[in-house]
Amino acid sequence: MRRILQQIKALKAEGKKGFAILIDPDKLEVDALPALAAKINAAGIDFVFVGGSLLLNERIRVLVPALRQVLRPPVILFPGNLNQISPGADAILFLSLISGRNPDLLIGNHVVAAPLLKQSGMEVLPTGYMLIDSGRPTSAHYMSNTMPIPHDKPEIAACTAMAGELLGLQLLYMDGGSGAERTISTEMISAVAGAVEIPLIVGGGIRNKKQAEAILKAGADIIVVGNAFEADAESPLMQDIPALIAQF
Ligand code: 1GP
Repeated sequence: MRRILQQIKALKAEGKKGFAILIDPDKLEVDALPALAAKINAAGIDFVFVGGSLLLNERIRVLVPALRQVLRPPVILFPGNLNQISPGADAILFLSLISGRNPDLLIGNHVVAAPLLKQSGMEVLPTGYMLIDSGRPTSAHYMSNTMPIPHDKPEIAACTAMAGELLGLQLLYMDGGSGAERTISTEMISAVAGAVEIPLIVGGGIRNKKQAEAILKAGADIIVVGNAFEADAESPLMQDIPALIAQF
């Protein structure tokens, strides 16, 4: 039973949108969890992604089950590498980096992870991950050793997305990378949204309401905010995005 995938597909089928925040496990102290959980549970957040390009400590193994215990929204792993496959999450974005040509991130790591994921009981969300050039190199670009899709080439993004859908992937995640200088263009988002039927997640560099609104209107089904949430869990954006989403 693919509960979270069904939830995302149902959102899309009804023309509704979703809001995900991204938590970098290195940056969240376990002691800070109760206060943060109260804020997340009170806000209109639909999904909590956990992951990063690097891990500097082992905290993720404690944090993921602890988050799941106290959070209302589902906790979904967004692993930057194999080390981040951590027990206790509701689901995992099983990312194939289809914008790149690094065989380990297209299939190699998946072979290693597959038996563990099968045994874990975690819901697996097969996701085509597309890195988009966002004005400057990000950790994701550097760590993945891949070249992002050029910012001004919506047709390359659309064809990549189509290929991912034809391969049977269930979700697409277009990412400018954490802290992206500029968000993905609305032209590219609408080109991709118009080319595929599977749900589209968009993130990277979203810092204000105007950007969020443009991205949602262009066709993103779920938007992801990491840095802006990390900087201030009570920033106006955390109210603005749920309010925008309620209009769809
Ligand atoms: C990064 O899409 C996420 O993978 C979120 O990006 O941290 O820039 O919001 P930001």
